[in-house]
Amino acid sequence: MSRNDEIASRLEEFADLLEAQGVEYKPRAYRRAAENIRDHPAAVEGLAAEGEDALDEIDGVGDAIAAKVVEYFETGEIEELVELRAELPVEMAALTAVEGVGPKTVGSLYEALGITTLDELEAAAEAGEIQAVEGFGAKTEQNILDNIDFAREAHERALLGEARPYGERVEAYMSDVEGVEKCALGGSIRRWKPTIGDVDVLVGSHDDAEIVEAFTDWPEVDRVIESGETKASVYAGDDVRVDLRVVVPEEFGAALQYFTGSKDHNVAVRNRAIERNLKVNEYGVFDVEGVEDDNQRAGERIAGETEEGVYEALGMSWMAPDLRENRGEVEAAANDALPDLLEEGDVRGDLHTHTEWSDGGYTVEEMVEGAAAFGHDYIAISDHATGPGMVGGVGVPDEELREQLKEVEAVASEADIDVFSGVEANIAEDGSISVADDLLAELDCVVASPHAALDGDGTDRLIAAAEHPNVNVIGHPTGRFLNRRPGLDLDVERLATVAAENGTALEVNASPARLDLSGAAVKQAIEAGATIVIDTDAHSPGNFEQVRYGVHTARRGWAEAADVLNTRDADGVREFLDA
Ligand code: DGT
Ligand code: CA
Ligand code: CA
Ligand code: ZN
Repeated sequence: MSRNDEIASRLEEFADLLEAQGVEYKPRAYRRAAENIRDHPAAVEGLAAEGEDALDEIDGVGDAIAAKVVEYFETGEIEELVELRAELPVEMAALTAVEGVGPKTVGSLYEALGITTLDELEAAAEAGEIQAVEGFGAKTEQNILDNIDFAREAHERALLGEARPYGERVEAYMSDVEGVEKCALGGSIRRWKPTIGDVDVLVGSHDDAEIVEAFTDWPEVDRVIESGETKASVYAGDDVRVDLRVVVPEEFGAALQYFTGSKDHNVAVRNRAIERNLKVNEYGVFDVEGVEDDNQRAGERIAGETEEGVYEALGMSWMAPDLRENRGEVEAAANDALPDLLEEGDVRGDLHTHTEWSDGGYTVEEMVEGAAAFGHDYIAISDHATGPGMVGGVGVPDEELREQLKEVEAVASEADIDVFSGVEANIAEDGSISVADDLLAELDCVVASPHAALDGDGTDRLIAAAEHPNVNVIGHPTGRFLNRRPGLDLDVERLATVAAENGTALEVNASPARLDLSGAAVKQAIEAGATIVIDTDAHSPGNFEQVRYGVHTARRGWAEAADVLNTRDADGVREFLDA
């Protein structure tokens, strides 16, 4: 994982702070540079190590921005940004999460009322102080009150795709600290849950004070929330919360099992232990037959050093953390009936990608080359068609799609990997498809997705699409956006049954903002016999690596390689599409 996102976020923060101070033009330049850096297929950290000139190859990165990028990777900070933050000490990300509140508003409200946090914003709005500020009115104030709770909730949980890279970097950093014998991620981040309250990292060591100190010294720490003898909590990179716990190495396995959760999984495990006169907690597994003492470590200790040992002591096989949601995994582990889970390396191609023909940022050729460079054997090009939900000229009209088809075929004939032509058509509210049938018939791979009217039950609507003879994939079936909107309600079993009968695959869209279908839905879909396909919905070659979020979402739904269309080779996929 490159650190492109990280530096891009810093530049965006810089832009926000400038904008809050009323600076013109510059914020836009910084945002554009940030976007291009985020999408850059190579690690910007590597380029920065070669010097400012090496950053020339990224559009929009001029000398001034290049200098800041180099400074950031050399020193861990950008001095001008640190100064700006001191001048305007606001929780920018939290405040701008309120719909209708942008950086400019934040700047004005700080200047007029000293508002720095959501709580202060809410108090000021409730007291009627905001409408008294010049340029604000009663309507703006009411709007803030209406939207603040949603913003607070959404802001409390980071997307997996945002938090996971922090988790991996803190794990790598802590693993290298002297005195650390064992180190692992725990909690929701280890289970690959779609949103993350905080990142949990667990260390096994006898030197707790030194370990806690090294943790709070991690260069990415923005501010320490609390720090004790064996644990500490910090905010990294502004708003990702990271919790550390240090335990003795002998109890590391039990602690890891406990702090991985989920809570419901742990309850099921604990109940199983009780049935066998055993006790399981964060310190170990104990035989408590005839033991009266209710001390946590009372009884004969029979496991705790490794997680495998903990499960074994309870008569269970070890299971991947992705499965630990109390969806039958405890029973399966006891009966040696766990799934043979799909692995990240099993996925061989991507069937949902965009180019500059619609809202992607790269040409067909660049996306194909990017897929090949990522290691894929094939890619489908599926730009947005016109239709419901496509605003601002994003969707490509049928005539232009026919033009694009020629380009795709030309690129395909030269490419090192297999290239499927395709489209992402819209599923209208009545279930109809927004592209002419004869065009659909000419394309190799048709993805159909809901993009508008995403309230209420969508089962019949998606079933109609799945029954369409030319539709191969139902894209991001619910249309949810994590932390923003829940999307359609679905009777997954009914949809999956029809999809299976019609040879239509159901997508796990791996985009971190979506992860749609969810793990729970994947499990139902597979049980009903449907085929799953894991797509990134890539808008740039840099997005291909997000496939891992889709893989783990599918694993959370107990997916095996055979359940997933794009674990097949190109011929196998072609056979499915042609059937
Ligand atoms: P998050 O951070 O909200 O995304 O979700 P988690 O699952 O990471 O929850 P967190 O960070 O509060 O706690 C980490 C794990 O520790 C959790 O998955 C299970 C375990 N745990 C924490 N509190 C309790 C508890 O009260 N009972 C049980 N059984 N387990 C707990
Ligand atoms: Ca957590
Ligand atoms: Ca935690
Ligand atoms: Zn879409």
